[in-house]
Amino acid sequence: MNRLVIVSNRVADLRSNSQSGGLAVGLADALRARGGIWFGWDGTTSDDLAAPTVDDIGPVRTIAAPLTETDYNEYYVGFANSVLWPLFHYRLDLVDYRTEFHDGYMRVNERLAETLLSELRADDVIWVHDYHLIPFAACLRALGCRQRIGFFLHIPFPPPDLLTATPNHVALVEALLEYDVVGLQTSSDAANLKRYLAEQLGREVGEDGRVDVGGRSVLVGRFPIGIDAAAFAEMARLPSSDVELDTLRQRILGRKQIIGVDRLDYSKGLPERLSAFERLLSRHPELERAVSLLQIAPPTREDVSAYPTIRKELEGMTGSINGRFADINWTPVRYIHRAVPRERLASLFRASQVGLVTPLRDGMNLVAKEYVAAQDPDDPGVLVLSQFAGAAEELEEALIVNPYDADDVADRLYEALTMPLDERSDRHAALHRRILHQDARAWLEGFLARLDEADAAEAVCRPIPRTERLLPRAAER
Ligand code: ADQ
Repeated sequence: MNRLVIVSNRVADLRSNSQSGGLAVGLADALRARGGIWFGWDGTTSDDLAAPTVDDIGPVRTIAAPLTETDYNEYYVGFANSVLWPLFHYRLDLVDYRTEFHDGYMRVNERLAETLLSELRADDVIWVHDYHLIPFAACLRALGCRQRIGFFLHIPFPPPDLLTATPNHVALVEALLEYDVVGLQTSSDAANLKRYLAEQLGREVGEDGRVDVGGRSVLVGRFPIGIDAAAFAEMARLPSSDVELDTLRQRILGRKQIIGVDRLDYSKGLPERLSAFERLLSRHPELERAVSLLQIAPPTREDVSAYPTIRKELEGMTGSINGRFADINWTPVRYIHRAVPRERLASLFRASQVGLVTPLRDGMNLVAKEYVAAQDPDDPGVLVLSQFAGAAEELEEALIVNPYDADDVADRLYEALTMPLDERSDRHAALHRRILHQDARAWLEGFLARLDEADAAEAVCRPIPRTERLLPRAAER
């Protein structure tokens, strides 16, 4: 089997599996089985770009390179997180497009491709992840690489009308055509990309998702990502003493818990979620002191201006709801702005009667799947899930809501809190079957099988003349 090379924004710490999410563990397992490389940014900034950090762990080599401060600002904070992230999450109002951001994005992709080049073998299979690295294959191809290269987009792919609102959209999508397989989370994401290819680039996409690009075939397909459901369920079964104590207290007081777990991101619909919870309490006074919302939302990307804004908004709303409803021994909203160890998260999911997952837009949303996996099958909780999460395409036995409609979410929350055991069990059994079937392994093997099948155009990595290059080198622009 050919070696696997994974390229992603950050390189997982393969020496401490317990801290990583299921996805990183799944990818690491695939790397161990095939041998290969995990390459990406080391998370630091430095003016000395000379040598990336190389770590050999059995048959796997991790290579992590720093960014300069300018690269960090233009590539990571700028184009990736102030242009592509909001744009791909349908938030044109938050897009902050600047030419230097785009230049930084291209420059870093080119430099990272050059750094990886000397490590590549002619028959490697390369798998690039996510929106930070869309032009990565084009950069490798410009350096002469003809290996099989696949791309998986973890976030949504927007409709063509939205995408065309940003400059460079044609180059961005054309860069996708340098891959052999382009994977998306849902059929609507795949349909959006196919529609763009047809309408904007005049490319015909076959029923089988294949696009002919100058005699080369590019496969555009849906590969819904999953979790290691069995391992997560096992983790949830192990008691975590402080969670057990809290659960006991809630039980004695006859209280139910709704849980939300999200990075503190505007795409996750957190203010809308708090409004819906407030609506639930105002419509059902009998729920006062009988239900609380535990919202865990660790900080992310605080260098992007939209993030401190949402943090302030959330803190203000939490204070206002608690000020309005709280009692001496009841806090309606418990808000934790920190990361929580995965084992503890799993126990908290199991101890919560409702999982509230209401993003305004989400590629998939693994929290929804983790909540289902963590439940006690004999007394399962109910998942309330946004229609705009990619997971809604699969998890149709959840209570599906419109996160913008506080009344709808409040009604479904009430339904979840009062749902009889047999209905909860039926819904949970169906959801559980789905997440076990489409788990992390199925996703990974499904994608790699398609990539392994792709024709390597010419399994060599040779420098090609400058005139043939698809992208002008940074120094030439
Ligand atoms: P994210 O936007 O990060 O991922 P999600 O899919 O929910 O969203 O994954 C978050 C992960 O972080 C989950 O495993 C969750 O348990 C964990 N997590 C969240 N809050 C935590 C906390 N406080 N402490 C510890 N762990 C926490 C992107 C896309 C998604 C897509 C995934 C995978 O935005 O749509 O599902 O990639 O493709």
